[in-house]
Amino acid sequence: MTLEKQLGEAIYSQINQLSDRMAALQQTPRADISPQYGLNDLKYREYGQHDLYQLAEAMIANNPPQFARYIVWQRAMLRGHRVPDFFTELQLQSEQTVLMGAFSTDYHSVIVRLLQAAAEALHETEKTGLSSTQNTLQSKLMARYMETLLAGNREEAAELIMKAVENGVSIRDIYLEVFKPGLYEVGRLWQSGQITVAHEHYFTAATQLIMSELYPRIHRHTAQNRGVVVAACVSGELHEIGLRMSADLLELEGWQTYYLGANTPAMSIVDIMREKKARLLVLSMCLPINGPELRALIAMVRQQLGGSVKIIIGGYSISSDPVYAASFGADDVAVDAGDAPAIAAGLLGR
Ligand code: B12
Repeated sequence: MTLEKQLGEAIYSQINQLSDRMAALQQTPRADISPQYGLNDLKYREYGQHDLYQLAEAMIANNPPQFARYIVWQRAMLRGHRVPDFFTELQLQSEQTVLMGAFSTDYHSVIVRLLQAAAEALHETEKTGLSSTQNTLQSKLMARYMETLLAGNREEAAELIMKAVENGVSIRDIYLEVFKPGLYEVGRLWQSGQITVAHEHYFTAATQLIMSELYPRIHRHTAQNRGVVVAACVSGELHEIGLRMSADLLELEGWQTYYLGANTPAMSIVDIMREKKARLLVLSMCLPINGPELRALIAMVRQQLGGSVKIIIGGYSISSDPVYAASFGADDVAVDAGDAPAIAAGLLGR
């Protein structure tokens, strides 16, 4: 096992103590001004934990740029919420002090290398760290969809989509060229402080509602039977729309989908795979904080169900980083929900 991997796992085994120590180091010098930025002991601990998870995942995957990208993202998010940059810098410093104090000198060069790469990324780039929204075939429809939902008109947005489908726009295009870029843009608006969590929740809930309205068209379409596929997000993972798109697009291509949605305990996934005699498992993970769960789940499926079960993974952090994606040992990785049917057919020869 590499030093990086050992250290990543050691961080996990002490994550609460480490984030407590980081919070203490950050709270004390900034006690006077922290409250005006909404920062308190709880927030410092929460940010510290996210940070340590991201660092541990980057170490386990031996992928320093992954952590640097996270730090640049975090600074952009905090800027969006009017927290000054000193917070991110202080967080990196306290992380280094705590980790050097907790682990033997064998690991110090690894710690310094990853944290320095992140600090340099902050200095080198004034890039926003915000995800961009691409122009797509359906970008006009996407712009109208966004405008309508951000104005709070759910019914109108549903009508817009239903009409587009009646006029021949495919469900695949609605998913991948309207809903997906729309949701990414909502994420960017939230991150940059231009909309609130309530706006994002409303947009997300309305999109899920409209997906449900579209579902009978998917179900009706299905004539073939390519076999059963179980679709789930790992335990702790709440971002489920990408998974749902994958399941629906597989269903459109003749797979019988058993869709479990967000936050599914590992053992129940294994049990249902057995019960349904499923040979394909599709999993989604958005946030690296859920990486340990995904790794443990894949190991459990391999051990309990053997190699004939094929596993495809996808999700925001996985789809955007091939090095990280490869660290989980799945049979294949999907960048986009639209890739799922071809990958599944390739893996199972159907
Ligand atoms: C909606 C949303 C939420 C909702 C999710 C609700 C739900 N029921 O799904 C809620 C409110 C729960 C949420 C919470 C959080 N969120 Co959020 N969220 C989003 C948002 C706006 C949209 C997510 C989405 O549906 N995207 C659309 C789908 C279609 O895209 P996708 O997931 O990438 O899926 C595509 C591919 O990845 C692929 N795919 C995905 N899974 C699979 C699986 C298979 C098998 C296959 C084949 C393909 C595949 O296919 C899809 C289509 O191409 C994103 C913005 C974004 N960029 O996505 C932020 C975002 C993901 N969230 C973010 C954050 C930070 C959080 C929180 C930590 C915020 C907080 N402080 O509380 C929490 C974490 C909660 C948790 N414990 O999981 C950040 C993550 C940043 C990062 N660097 O890690 C983002 C990127 C926002 C941003 N721009 O900063 N969030």
